[in-house]
Amino acid sequence: MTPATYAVSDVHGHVAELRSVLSATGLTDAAGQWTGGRSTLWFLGDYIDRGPSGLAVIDLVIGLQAGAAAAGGRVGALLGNHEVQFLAAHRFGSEPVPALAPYSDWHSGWRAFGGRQTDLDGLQRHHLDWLTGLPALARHNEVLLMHSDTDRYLEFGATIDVVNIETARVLRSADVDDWVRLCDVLSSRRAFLNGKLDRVLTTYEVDQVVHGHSTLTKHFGLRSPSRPYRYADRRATAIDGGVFDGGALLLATL
Ligand SMILES: [Mn+2]
Repeated sequence: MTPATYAVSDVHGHVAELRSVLSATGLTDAAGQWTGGRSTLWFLGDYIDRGPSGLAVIDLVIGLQAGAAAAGGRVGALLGNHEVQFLAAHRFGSEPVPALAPYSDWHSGWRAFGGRQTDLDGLQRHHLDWLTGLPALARHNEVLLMHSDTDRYLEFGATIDVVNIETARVLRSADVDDWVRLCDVLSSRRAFLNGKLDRVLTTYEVDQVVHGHSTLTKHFGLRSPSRPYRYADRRATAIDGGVFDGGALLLATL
């Protein structure tokens, strides 16, 4: 296939839908092996929770990264808030965390937002290593790739590299307050509907952003979206079709 760059987000454990959308586009064969050649595919976070098998999604993405690299392509993956919640549930469990009120601890907070116990029970070392290595931000030409539609990434740094260094530090931190803050930042949304896009674009020196996290249905009010939604003078693109909520898993072309 002609090399191109794609993005998908918020798979949320829906591994069958992911396999289907990737094979329909020719990025993989029916068995889930990379057939995208020199194409690039970005995942914008939230692999797990709210769906049947987050770990199967992670294993599929890890396999695609190896397959793409061997073919001269690339599969990149960003950190979402659900990965932070999941890793925190693993690290802190039922230890009381007053800052999470009304939830008493990370495990119950994670469960309240769709955490699946089977994913936590099946978690292996290679999943942990992969999850804790995910960057928060990436760049494709003049496009900033991010999970959440928030300007609060700026709290972590004024360059993409500094943000990624800081979020990686938190993912290795034993300080629960660091985790609460990271989860809070990555859980915020709708900033680009509210005039907060300019500072993100100028600070990170990009022309536009592509994000997941806020569904086109609930958060952008679209009835049955079949393609990504461009807004804010076409400088922002939302790609979460809300597959966990009966919507579609959308593949965006960058
Ligand atoms: Mn999210």
